[in-house]
Amino acid sequence: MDSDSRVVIQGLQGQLADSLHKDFTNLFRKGYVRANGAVMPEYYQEFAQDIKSFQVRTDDVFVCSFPKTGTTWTQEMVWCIANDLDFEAAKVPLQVRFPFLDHTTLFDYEDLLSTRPDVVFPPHVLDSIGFLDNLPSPRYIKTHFPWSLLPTKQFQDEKPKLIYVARNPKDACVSYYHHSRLLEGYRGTFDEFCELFLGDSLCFAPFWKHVLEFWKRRDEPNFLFVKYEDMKNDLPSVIRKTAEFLGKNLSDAKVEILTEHLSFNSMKNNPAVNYEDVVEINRKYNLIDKEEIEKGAFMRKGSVGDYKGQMSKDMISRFDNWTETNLKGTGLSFNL
Ligand code: PPS
Repeated sequence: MDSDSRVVIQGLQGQLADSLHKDFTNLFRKGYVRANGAVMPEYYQEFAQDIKSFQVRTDDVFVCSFPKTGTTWTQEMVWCIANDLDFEAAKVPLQVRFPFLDHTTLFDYEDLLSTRPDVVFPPHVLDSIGFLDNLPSPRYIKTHFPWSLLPTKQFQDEKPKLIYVARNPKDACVSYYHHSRLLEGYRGTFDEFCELFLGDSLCFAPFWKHVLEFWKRRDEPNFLFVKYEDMKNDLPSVIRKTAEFLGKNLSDAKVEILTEHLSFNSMKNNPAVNYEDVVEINRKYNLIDKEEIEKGAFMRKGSVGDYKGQMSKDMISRFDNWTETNLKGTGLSFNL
């Protein structure tokens, strides 16, 4: 096996691993491992080679990201541009139009279903890899896998379009915390969650390695790197840049229409993209604490700087030092 295809699995040890196992295992996640250095659920191991040998096509379009950095927003932007703003077709749930490659590897559905045969999951959840294998081209694919777990050999051969979206880690951490309570049964405190984030011990971490592996490839012709903060600051510019990358010509009027479609309020109220259906499955089958479901929403705040009301001064300065150390000399910044 060449080094590009190898996935080395190791156990997770230490205090942070204990905290992860204590507060972050549940009905569908039994434990965690490190895969090529990245934290992944134990269950992922069964699929590691299937992902590495995933059949990539030249006309695939991937949206890649660390969790909670604007993936859904970017997916909807990319899909709408690529499909000439076909808002009728965009009523199909995003998870079907733009499936999540990793989905099946993240949750131990087999185990869950053996004890809860009443629970019904859609096919793109139960077998995300097979679902994507059977989709006609062009395919739109979401992934949070870090570079080293992706089918990089096929990326080299097929040169699909790869769009990476990044977000400042303080807001990403706050968003990931709320997501984890709402959708993944996290039981720890926010401070404990910050420790896991800073200690590169959350699923898909290490954070900076994730971002920088894509950042360093940003100038390759089939790569586009976008930032959540730029989308907030000037969405029309990011739409134009993405359209150019996808080889699409958008009139000013269409850019304006798409900007409105992608506004936070519009997406929050759009059942095709707001993940209410996923939250509903958890509610219906009692998979997540009802209280968490009542107070949470996938489309939560959608803002830049939300961390200011949530993180202590000390935690903010630890995140800032961590960011400074990791971004030194890379040319990447978040200016927050
Ligand atoms: S996931 O589950 O990892 O795919 O989540 P992801 O889509 O990457 O991130 C979710 C956060 O993105 C926010 N979001 C938006 N912000 C601004 N405008 C629009 N249109 C938009 N759509 C999604 C969403 O609210 C989550 O951020 P927080 O900070 O939690 O609100």
